[in-house]
Amino acid sequence: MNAKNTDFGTFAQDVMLGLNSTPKTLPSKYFYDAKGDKLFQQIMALPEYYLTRKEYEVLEGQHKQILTEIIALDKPFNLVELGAGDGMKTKILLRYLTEMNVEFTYYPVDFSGSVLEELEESLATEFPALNVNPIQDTYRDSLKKQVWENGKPNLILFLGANLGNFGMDEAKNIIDHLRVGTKKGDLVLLGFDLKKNPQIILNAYHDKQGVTREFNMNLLDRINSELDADFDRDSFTHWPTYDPVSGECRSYLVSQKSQVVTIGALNQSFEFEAFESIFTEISKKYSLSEISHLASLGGFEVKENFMDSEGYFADVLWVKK
Ligand code: AVJ
Repeated sequence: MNAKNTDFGTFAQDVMLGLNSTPKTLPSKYFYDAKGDKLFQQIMALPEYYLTRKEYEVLEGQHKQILTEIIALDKPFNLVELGAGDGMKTKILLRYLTEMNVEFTYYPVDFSGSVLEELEESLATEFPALNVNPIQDTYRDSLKKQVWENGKPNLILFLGANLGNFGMDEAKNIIDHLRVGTKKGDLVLLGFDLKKNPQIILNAYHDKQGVTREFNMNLLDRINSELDADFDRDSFTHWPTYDPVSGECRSYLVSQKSQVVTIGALNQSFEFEAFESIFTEISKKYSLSEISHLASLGGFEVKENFMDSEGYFADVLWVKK
């Protein structure tokens, strides 16, 4: 597998499009280079960042119920995972399926090649008998290509609140890709961070140690090194917000002064007014009714919503009608 996780043209093109937009934006999928992957690992261990621990609790405590349907089919199936990451949570499911002697192939999909490489290595030691078929792609393109489709039933995992990184319209579009990319009887397990006390949500994206700040700033470093730019990271501040109505947690990098940034690879300079911002990330929080609405848009029936003890996080199981 190739460790380089972005096509040069695409990164350059997306940066150009984003910084030429009003307001300026940069896509959060570019957070995840080798350094960004490490920073995200650190975020998951932060006291304020409850998401990973809560989902872990759901999977740890309820994996048997979650996997009842797929095991009951009693046939070989495909386990597809969109946004596999380090596989920490998925390994709970893999362990149980292996113990139950179920026959399946695991297709981890991730945009980051370095993440897939590490995952493959750790799986080879922890689950030597597991059939693994890594796919380096975006969620949407992988759902279009469906390289796993072989007539067997699919269980598609979309864990970790990854769908939250899309606004409502885009999330609906991805659900539509899921609709097209699945057949009757296929199962989907999606992770959603739920609406809760706004302060708890905001704190998760505004940690005391400043790791989330660094995670955002890494995007500027990355543009500097990969696209020959001269962003001065000290003249930008990280500004997270949470809107309890839309459930949107948004992150911005705000220019502290009027300045010009030059991106060599694009042969272009970008002017920032004082306090002009770059929108970097959305992490949408859902209510259970919004989630059910998404299910019906995708032609799915809600089997069950699995939640942690505080109702912070849900892994929802849908079946294709
Ligand atoms: C990986 C998309 C679930 O939105 O909570 C963590 C990424 N951004 N802190 C999230 C993230 C800032 C994370 N997801």
